[in-house]
Amino acid sequence: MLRRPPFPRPSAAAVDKARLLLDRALGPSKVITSPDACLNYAGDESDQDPVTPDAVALVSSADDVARALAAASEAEVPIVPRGAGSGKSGGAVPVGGGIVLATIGMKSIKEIDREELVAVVEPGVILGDFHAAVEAEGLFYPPDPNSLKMCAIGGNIAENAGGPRAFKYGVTREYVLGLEATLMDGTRLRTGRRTVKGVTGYDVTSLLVGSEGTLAVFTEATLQLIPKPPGVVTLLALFDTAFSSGRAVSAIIAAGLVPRCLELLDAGALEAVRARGVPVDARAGALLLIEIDGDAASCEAAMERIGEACVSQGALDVLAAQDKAQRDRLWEARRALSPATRAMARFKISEDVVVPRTRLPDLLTEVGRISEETGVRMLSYGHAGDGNLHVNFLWNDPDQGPAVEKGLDRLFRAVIGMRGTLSGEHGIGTSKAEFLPLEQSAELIDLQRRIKTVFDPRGLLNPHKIFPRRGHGVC
Ligand code: 2HG
Ligand code: ZN
Repeated sequence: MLRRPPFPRPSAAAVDKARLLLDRALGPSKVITSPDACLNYAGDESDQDPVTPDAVALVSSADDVARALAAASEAEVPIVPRGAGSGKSGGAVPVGGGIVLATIGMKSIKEIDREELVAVVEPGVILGDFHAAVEAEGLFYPPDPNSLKMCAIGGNIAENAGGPRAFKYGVTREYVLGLEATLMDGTRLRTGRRTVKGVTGYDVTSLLVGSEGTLAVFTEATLQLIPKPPGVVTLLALFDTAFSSGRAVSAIIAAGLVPRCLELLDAGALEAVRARGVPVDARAGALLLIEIDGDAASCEAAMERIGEACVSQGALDVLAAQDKAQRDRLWEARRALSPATRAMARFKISEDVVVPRTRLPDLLTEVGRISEETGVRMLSYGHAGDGNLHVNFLWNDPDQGPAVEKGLDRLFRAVIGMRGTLSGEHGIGTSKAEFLPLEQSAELIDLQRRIKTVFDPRGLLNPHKIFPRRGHGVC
């Protein structure tokens, strides 16, 4: 892994005090202190080294959350909210030790209102379970990060998660109408609304969505639903190079077509798919996985025009999934790409950079150059319709760490040079914090630090995330 200096941890006296206060506030059955059990809450799905917390609070209500926050405040130890631990940027890793506040036990879907198209959920609800529940009512909740079988809605909100369907439907923020949240000082807030429209006051809900667990702890979310689309068609377009598949993305968008998913896999990602036993035409060096939803007639028309756009950019073949089983197999392979690529090497870093869609071919070319110059194996896949690619660095030899660092720096600078952004859906966390000054001005970073101070004056809630260590900016 990459070498990063550790953050300071609380003193032994502060840890003892925190454990005692937590025990008193929640009862011993909701507090974990044994190092072995705490280890289960040390890491997430990012490249951030796991850090074992000093204690874990297993909260099951908003009152428990307030009590755990009060214990952390009084003992002056960090406290880090955690959903399912599926985050990709270190957001839930307790890098400064202290308490992990696990909200995964808050699993109630409190309400699904078919007339208002609104649902109310607790933060520990697993996204896939929520999809199943709303779809059983003929409704639809579009955000679909690929970890949907295990990720929790609280974490999705904290990271403003996206997923393949974001191309047509947008990301989590678009569906969060309101939040119940608790601040470090115990204040319980209800932000936002339950109505479709509403512009009262500052949009605090939007500020909290994507705040990576640094401002408040969510205890309830009011979510917008939409009617379930009547039909879905899935297409696979094969190309000889990633470059031509990138151009096809632009051709589809320029034709005014809005598939719900427009995913790209380059040659390296195809290798991972093939290694999982999914046969992909040997001629293909890249593919687009495209999904259209709507009524049968509009799907049919869109399918034809998408096919034409792909062929205009040299597609070798465009195939439609014949039935649900075939469709599910394709998506299973796509959704399994993250673990599949992880299995390809001892170390993996997956970035989630975004560039203007027309610059995708340039990004792919740049990735090829970086790989060649650094000697690090790289591959890319992801949400090409949004210009959002997961550029993966894969390596086995720890001595390649500096080359990976160099590659990361080059990648981020190239992306910013294309007027792109560092993160499309995984957040900044610890893994990209040092690079934030490449994208944001010192004034903007300072304003955000001051906002953080308003919510959490002593900096105990999920410290060391998003912002670079002082004096260590990359600029
Ligand atoms: C995906 O799109 C996820 O599969 C994870 O955002 C990406 O781990 C990855 O490379
Ligand atoms: Zn993704």
